Amino acid sequence: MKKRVFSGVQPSGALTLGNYLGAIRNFVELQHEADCFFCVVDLHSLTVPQDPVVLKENIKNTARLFVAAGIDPEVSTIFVQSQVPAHAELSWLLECHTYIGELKRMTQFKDKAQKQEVVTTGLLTYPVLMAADILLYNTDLVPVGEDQKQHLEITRDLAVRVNNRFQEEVFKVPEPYIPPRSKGGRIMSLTDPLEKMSKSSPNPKSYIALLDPPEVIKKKIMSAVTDSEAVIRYDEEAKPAISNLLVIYSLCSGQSIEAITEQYASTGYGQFKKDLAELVIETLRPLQEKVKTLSAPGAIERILEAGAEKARAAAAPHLRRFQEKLGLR
Ligand code: ATP
Ligand code: LTN
Repeated sequence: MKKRVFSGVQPSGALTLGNYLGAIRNFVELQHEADCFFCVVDLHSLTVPQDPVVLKENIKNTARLFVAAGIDPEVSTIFVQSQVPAHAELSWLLECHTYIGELKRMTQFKDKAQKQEVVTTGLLTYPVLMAADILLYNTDLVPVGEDQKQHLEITRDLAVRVNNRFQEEVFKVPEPYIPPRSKGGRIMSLTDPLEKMSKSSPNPKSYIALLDPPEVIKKKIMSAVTDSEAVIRYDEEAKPAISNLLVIYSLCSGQSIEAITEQYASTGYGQFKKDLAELVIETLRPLQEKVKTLSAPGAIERILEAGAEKARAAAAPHLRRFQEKLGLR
């Protein structure tokens, strides 16, 4: 039996190089060895204000980028969360097994709540919906970036809690699949190397969007903050900005960080950044070409319709099982 993989990406803006290197690249690899479900988690994006017209486009564009990045809809299931009502249903049932205290302790909640004028209940219960996404598919493995570690822990806690309550395996307890930082687990912002690169950042210079044109990519990389030492070496603590650029270089070129450091031992940051910009442009070129073919009317909609149907069928038995255990149905 193949392992089941599930992961989700929010349609909260244009996907970034961080999303690609930390998560989507791994989705593409895993699809050949596992039975994969990749979801555009539109309900999650509603936890902070969204313009409905923009959101609608972002949902389709996120799905297009999945396919353009190499997720094959004939091999993996690609779908939109809100098209499978079982996610919201299971989320409610799990909320009734979640403690308010454990949600208030989530670092993402604390961060995002601080930035909002009003904090909705959805922002607080967000990890429960994420747990529902995962547990609904009997998931073995969840490929995500480092920022999702805590959310996966609560997902595992909830699965164990429910299993303990009923003294049997109602839900499979999923494993995280998180790359270390040196392999893309946390790509940092180009303008502040202590913050993660984020698609919902108000400053577009802080991230590289997957569809940024080559000249924009070049500009963003050339103006990325560095330090004044002018020595290229990997040291996350002392040199977070250069270390981040080294990780990006390594992942885009397939070379080890040691080999790159050696190669640039006698050059300054300027040449290194110039070469890095070329590498990123070349890495994204095939994806940028492919995405053009997916803008034909109806193309992505057909993929998402078929995906939602498969997802509804895969989710149903796991929701039903829990409902029965609870005395519903
Ligand atoms: P937002 O800015 O709206 O919070 P985001 O850019 O963090 O969004 P998500 O949709 O929340 O993106 O994340 C999609 C996937 O990409 C997740 O697995 C997440 O862990 C991963 N990811 C996001 N940003 C990074 C990053 N900077 N480095 C590595 N992985 C990342
Ligand atoms: N919370 C995640 C997105 C997400 C997710 C999921 C990831 C929602 N549901 C299920 C993996 C599995 C984020 O903000 N990156």
